[in-house]
Amino acid sequence: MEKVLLITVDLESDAERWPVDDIAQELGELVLACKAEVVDNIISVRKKATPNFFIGRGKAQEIGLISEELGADTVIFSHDLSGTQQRNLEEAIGKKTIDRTQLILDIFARHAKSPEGKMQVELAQLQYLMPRLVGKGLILSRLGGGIGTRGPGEQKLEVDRRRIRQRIENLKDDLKHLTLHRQTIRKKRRENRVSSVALVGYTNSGKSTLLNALTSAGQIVHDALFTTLDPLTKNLKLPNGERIVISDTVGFLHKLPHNLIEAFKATLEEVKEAGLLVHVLDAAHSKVYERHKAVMDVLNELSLNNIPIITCLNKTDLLEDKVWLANLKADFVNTVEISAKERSNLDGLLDKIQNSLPQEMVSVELLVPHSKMSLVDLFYRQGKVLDIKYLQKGVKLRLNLPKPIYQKIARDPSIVIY
Ligand SMILES: Nc1nc2c(ncn2[C@@H]2O[C@H](COP(=O)(O)OP(=O)(O)OP(=O)(O)O)[C@@H](O)[C@H]2O)c(=O)[nH]1
Ligand SMILES: [Mg+2]
Repeated sequence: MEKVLLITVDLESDAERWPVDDIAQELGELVLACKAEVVDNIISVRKKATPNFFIGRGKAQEIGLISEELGADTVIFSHDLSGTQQRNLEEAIGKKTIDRTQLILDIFARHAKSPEGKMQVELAQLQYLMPRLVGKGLILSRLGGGIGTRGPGEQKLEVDRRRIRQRIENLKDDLKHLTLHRQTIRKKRRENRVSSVALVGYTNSGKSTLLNALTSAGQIVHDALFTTLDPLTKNLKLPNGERIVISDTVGFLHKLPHNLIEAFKATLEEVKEAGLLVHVLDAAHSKVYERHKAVMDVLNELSLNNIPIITCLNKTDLLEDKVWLANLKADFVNTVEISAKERSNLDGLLDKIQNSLPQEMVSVELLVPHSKMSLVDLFYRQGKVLDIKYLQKGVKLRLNLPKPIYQKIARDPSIVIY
């Protein structure tokens, strides 16, 4: 198992400074998702980063000695490093040195299963590498891969800038093709007036567990970061009988690397088209407020802040402190408390989804046979009848109907829809 030494830097100049213990803990969890072993996590408080060595040359040399003593193979920094900083640090430390983005890219490379997921990760990796290619590719081999050998690989890195650029273009093209296919499916859904709900949230908050509980989707669930990379969409029936689709998505993270957001935009299209977002929060986590904000920041960055949202307080089975829960309910909008694992209050969540979905009216013209006359009464009560004609075959109506009722009618073969 690869041994890694973590360097958690607490930068006083950081615009969005998280408590250093939280950064350190999260960095440790990210490494666990890579199946590497942490030999130590050194915390270094700095006023601001230096352009050449990030933490200064002296400190870097000190880390070099410690890493030698602890037998570390790799040193990982909690912050992003510029190409220059990375090269200088690696030289001063004498070990492979990578930054947080490279670590996250590595986890994504490990977890990507579908061809689309793999392409998206490769695209993000190459985009990360591009600005770091200096000189005539001298340092290419050293930049290859984060932990282990899951980077683009040394062989691929031997190619020059131009070929990498070409590969980036090809990947973008291929991804566009796959996106088109997905768009066709979504278009069909729109035509059938199926509403869609997307589960979003911090990584490890329980999105896949919830999808499984609601739909027996069989999504892989793990107590690890970034288990799910590929979106999965399943059918779901609401208490009022309306049929909708619900999607699981890639988890978010504090300061999610920009390259990844860019590369995963295609995957996140599913979220973009959703009529409603269910923000799954780990209510039992001490940093639930910070995580809530981190997710909202990513949604903002993706311009998804105008979609109605339910705040789903998950993992309540772990909560003994009722005051904490009451505070969360008061501080967040449109909340519902559940335990996805214990399947508790899923009905409450479904009711909430039903009531929060934009209530869409459908304009239709239809013919109701005499045997179904009671429906006409229902139409008057729940819809808006614009025109009615009594014919020999039945009653012909032009009207607006709430979508769930329309869906029920559409499945009745005795009713003719024009
Ligand atoms: N106690 C408890 N654990 C839960 C609950 N929901 C999920 N978990 C656990 O939380 C961990 C993460 O669950 P996932 O469903 O994989 O989380 P996710 O949000 O899909 O995570 P990523 O795909 O990695 O972003 C797993 O160990 C689950 O068993 C819950 O309601 N209560
Ligand atoms: Mg998941």
